[in-house]
Amino acid sequence: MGGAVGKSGSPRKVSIPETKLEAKMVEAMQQRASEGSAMKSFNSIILKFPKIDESLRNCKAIFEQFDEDANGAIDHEELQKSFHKLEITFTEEEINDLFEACDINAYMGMQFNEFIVLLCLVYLLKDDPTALRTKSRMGMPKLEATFETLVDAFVFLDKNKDGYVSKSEMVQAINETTSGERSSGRIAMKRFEEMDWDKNGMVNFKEFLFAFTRWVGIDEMEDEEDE
Ligand SMILES: [Ca+2]
Ligand SMILES: [Ca+2]
Ligand SMILES: [Ca+2]
Repeated sequence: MGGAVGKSGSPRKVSIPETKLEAKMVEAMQQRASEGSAMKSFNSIILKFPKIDESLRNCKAIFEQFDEDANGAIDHEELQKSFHKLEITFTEEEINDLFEACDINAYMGMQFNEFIVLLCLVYLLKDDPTALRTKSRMGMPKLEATFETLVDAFVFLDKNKDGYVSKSEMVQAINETTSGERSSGRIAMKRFEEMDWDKNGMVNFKEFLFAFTRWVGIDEMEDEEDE
């Protein structure tokens, strides 16, 4: 497959990262994209939904462990302690940035779905090329396998490997599978709009992850289990 590899800082339509964290995220994703994706089709992503769903739900135990005061949210201090336990060495600034980036709902602190996104971003950002494919990065191999699947799915969608999924890339990914049925284009649009929160026409990995937690129903579960 001869996908276009726009390596040399191509001057194509590019979305400019708004924060340092986003810049890092995009860079990590571009790096990862250069390794290619094991996904063969959009359907192969869909087929993985149940497994991803199960794995993320199992992550609830980790969440509860970190939520020391059991108030349903992980605050700054709890997060810092957790990172320490997991031997994740991020600076305080990095932790703050992650926290801010993922704390998107009206409730302060990391709720479960936000926490999943945060952990997955940690997984991505921890992909130190010098420690290439060495064992587990966070001491949670099963969960990391799921995160890898999510990264892989994003890489599959990001055809030009610029670290963002554009609308046309989404359409392309879906059309590859369904040989261009009319309805698939509409589905692609709907999916895309669900992902593109800030409506700038580009979806970054964080937006993708939040959309994913909604698709597999992590939000619903939260409502059910809230006391
Ligand atoms: Ca708490
Ligand atoms: Ca929150
Ligand atoms: Ca792209």
